[in-house]
Amino acid sequence: MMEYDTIAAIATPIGTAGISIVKISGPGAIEALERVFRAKNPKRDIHHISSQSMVYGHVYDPGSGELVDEVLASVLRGPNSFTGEDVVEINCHGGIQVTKAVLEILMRGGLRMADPGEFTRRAFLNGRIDLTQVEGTIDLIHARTRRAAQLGSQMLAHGIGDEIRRLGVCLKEVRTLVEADIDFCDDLEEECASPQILKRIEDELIPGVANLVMRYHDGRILREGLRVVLTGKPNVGKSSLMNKLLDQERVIVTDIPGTTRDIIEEGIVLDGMPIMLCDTAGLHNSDDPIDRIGQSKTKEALQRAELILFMMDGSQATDGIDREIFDSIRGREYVVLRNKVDLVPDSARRSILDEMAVEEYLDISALNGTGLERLKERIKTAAHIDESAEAEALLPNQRQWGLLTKGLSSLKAAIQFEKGMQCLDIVAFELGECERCFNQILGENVETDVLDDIFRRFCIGK
Ligand SMILES: Nc1nc2c(ncn2[C@@H]2O[C@H](COP(=O)(O)OP(=O)(O)OP(=O)(O)O)[C@@H](O)[C@H]2O)c(=O)[nH]1
Ligand SMILES: [Mg+2]
Repeated sequence: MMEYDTIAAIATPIGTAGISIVKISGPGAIEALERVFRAKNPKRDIHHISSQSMVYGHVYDPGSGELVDEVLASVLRGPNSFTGEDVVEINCHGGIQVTKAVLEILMRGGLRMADPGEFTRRAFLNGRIDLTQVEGTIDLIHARTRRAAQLGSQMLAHGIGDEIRRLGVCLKEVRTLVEADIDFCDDLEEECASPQILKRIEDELIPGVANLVMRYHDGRILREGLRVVLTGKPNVGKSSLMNKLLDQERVIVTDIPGTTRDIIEEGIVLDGMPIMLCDTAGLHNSDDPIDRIGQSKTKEALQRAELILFMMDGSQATDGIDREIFDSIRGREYVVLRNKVDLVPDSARRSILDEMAVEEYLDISALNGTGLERLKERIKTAAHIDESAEAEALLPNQRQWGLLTKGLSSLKAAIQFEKGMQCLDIVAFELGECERCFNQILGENVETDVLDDIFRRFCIGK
């Protein structure tokens, strides 16, 4: 276990609340509490109470002797604490001034203010949690939906870490076989490879890693949201639909074409599925430089879209610009929306199926809400999420996915060599590369700047 200095921070949001928690971790945590705390019951002396218990008492300023707050202090002795060090938590009354005062007198006693994520970093460095669990904690804290929070909890409860360890055991066994073959070949002065090696890489390792790689898509959508971009000519009702889906007047709507000139992004949640909705400037022929900038931004947003909602004005005949926009999104995942159907009776609606050879469209009214439920259902299906609970436990994030992809290429390269009966040393090398990727996922030998990048996403006090 590494030895560090003693740190402290406020672990709860700064504001008015029922309680606030000041957290201390490090070798001097218990002494720091002793300096400022007096138990109500003198027999409940901090040094002698058992670990993981709470003591009622008061915090005093040791300089002036002044009473600061009535508190409950908990003591968790290392190594059986979150950080693996001695940890103290002081539950104060939840007011900004009183909490700051408690923290200040601790600082005066020589403690250092914790950096963002430093408690979790110590838990990681002391081997209490692996890096996938650190990332799970971040997911949990930042989750905007219950499903994203579940992802974090599952990762925190080992989900992906356990799967990597399981695959790592298999990988080690295969490496041992390869090394035994290498030794054997040295004796015989020829290279040979057992079919057992090939079989285990092909049947166990590659499918296991490929399965995780494939799940990245689901994880990304549940963490960040499906990118849905609204497009169409000016004035067709894009911003009206945006407002309707958001259930608030977020975007300016007027009957003047060209009202929206910039990209407007907002998140919504449909049955636990996060969606990043993007309203854009209408596409049309224009010489106005501001219009042109707006339209080029629309085109950039369309490039990144995972679902395009192409809107037309159902009360008007389609024209060349509609067709041009539609042609530019063919081949992408899209839905054509025929808006303003409230203005046209069913019988009078021209068939855009015939006019534009559109395969799929929905009739909607952004004004009165017609067709909105069907649209929401359609948006959800565009996410193509594998709903099984088992699948959700194994959703890698971007960093893990990058390493898994690298590991998968090494495994594929290893069997390439094996098939061609080529150098066994290279098979061993590729398996070693894959093992390195697994280790980095779990947090072994990870470069400091990668760690800094991960821990930067934490708040102070976590
Ligand atoms: N009757 C009717 N009017 C609508 C409907 N949707 C939008 N409108 C009206 O159409 C006009 C244009 O709406 P916007 O939502 O600003 O259209 P837009 O596509 O965002 O337009 P730009 O920002 O210029 O590209 C406004 O007067 C809306 O009230 C609808 O379903 N039915
Ligand atoms: Mg608009």
